[in-house]
Amino acid sequence: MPEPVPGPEPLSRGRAVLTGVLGVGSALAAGDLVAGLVSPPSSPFLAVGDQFVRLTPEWLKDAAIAAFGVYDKTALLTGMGAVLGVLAVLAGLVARRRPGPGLAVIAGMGLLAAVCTQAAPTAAPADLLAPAVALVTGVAVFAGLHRALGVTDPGRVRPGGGTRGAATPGAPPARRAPADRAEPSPGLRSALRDAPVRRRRALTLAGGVALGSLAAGAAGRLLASRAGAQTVIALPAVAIDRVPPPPAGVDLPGAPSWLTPVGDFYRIDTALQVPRIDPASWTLRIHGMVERELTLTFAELEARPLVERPITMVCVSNPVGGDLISTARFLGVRLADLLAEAGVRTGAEQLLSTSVDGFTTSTPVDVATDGRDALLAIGMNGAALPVEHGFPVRMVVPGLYGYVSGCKWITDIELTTWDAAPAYWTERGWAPRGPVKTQSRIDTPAAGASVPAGRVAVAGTAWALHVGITRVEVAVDDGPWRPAELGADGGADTWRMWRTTVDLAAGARTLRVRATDRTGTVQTEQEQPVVPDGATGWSAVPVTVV
Ligand SMILES: Nc1nc2c(c(=O)[nH]1)N[C@H]1C(S)=C(S)[C@@H](COP(=O)(O)O)O[C@H]1N2
Ligand SMILES: [Mo]
Repeated sequence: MPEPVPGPEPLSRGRAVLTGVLGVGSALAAGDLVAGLVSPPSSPFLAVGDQFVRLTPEWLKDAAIAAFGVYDKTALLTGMGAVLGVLAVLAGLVARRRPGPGLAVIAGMGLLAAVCTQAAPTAAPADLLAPAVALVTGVAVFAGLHRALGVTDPGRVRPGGGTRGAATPGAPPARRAPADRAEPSPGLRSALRDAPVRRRRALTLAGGVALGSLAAGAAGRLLASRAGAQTVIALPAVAIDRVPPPPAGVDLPGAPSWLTPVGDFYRIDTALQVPRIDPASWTLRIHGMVERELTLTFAELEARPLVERPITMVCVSNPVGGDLISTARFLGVRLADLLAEAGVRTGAEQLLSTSVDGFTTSTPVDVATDGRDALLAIGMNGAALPVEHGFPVRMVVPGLYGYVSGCKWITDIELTTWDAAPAYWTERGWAPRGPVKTQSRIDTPAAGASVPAGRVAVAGTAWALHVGITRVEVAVDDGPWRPAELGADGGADTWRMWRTTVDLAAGARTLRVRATDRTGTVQTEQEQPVVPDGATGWSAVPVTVV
């Protein structure tokens, strides 16, 4: 008489979820390990994230900026992690009876990652390896665990008499089918006898997969972060045209450091993974509306006359009182010299710069060639550009917000018209030209601070870039504006520190600041949001005086 086959009992929910989570987790880890070894940008998770950033519709980016101030990567990665977690749980739950549907979910995720690596501007066929290994690992782990956990699942090895039911006091033995017999068959008896051993083995297997995935994922991330360290270069030891060192007194107590240490320099970009460029194979093409197209290698660029200038950079997303502003000594080649060599044709309105990662900026030709120190920078504060800030070459233009001037990892400059091609952020509703608006900020005391009544030191910074600050005033509540002491002038292309003391009586007080530029124009009181061309208004800092 043939052995009655136990019905296709589903995996318990917990085991199904475990199978899905470990299947997806091991796939990600294997993918990251291979990516770390072969090509960091091919990490399946990050490749999907990068493609998401590229495809994000304007309204969603605006919403993200509204919610997080800037296009926040942590928020994006957290959100992606949550979606992935849900998919992993679903992959397990849809496969409680048969592994097929779960395998389909995992394979689909692998294929999506593969497509995303190939959609990247830096795509190479070798980038398919990491998603392929991820897919194979995920499928193998999912199928293997599904089998191992299924065989020992108490729900699956329910013998005819219903041992689970019988073990429960008072519960009658569950008789499901006439074929069920009171005595377990020999096959089921052995399965029952072996069940605890197999169960232990299966759970050990699951634990091993979890630990192995964590180790592989960590190794992959470590390898990817080490890949960047190799791109450090020595700056050329040639005569460099430097401006004199800043006068004593550019720094004031309570104000930010006039020169920002590179590690503290604000960072904004759409890159989930920093592009890694080999300077030996880097080139810059200057073309479009020019008399002579130029293509420069890195060696050719750094062999040209180099200048070093302190320049303050600001992000257009910097709210009033915000800290998306920093200053560095940038070393580079004057952009105007290169443009003169290429011969800009009349009618060219913008420099459309393209980064190796596909990001673009539009810089007005008239601004780039008006005599200011617009640079193709290769160095920052005496060292090569850090990868996060555009290694090997970026553009820096004093007086313009970063989104229209600061192209990092730059490889292409096309001279063209405004109508021909909107740049990355202009396409998303921001203004094509982005002159920095005059602003001032209170750094000390901090907003919401408690300060003792009496004389209180107040300090901060102000900027009117490429124009210069000549006056900063501070007011308490609705009191009169009183001038602050200015730090030494480090150059019109940099911010200027200020400090003063005010008399504060106990209670809730508001400190306000406003700046006046070299043309005599007072910073506008009119409040405007960061979109489309930079925030305005007077910064107000509430303090509690005790
Ligand atoms: N390739 C690339 N370059 C970029 C960006 C970017 O997203 N990608 N962001 C721009 C913006 S909006 C700003 S404010 C500056 C910031 O430069 P930083 O990160 O070196 O401070 O870089 C600009 N250059
Ligand atoms: Mo920006």
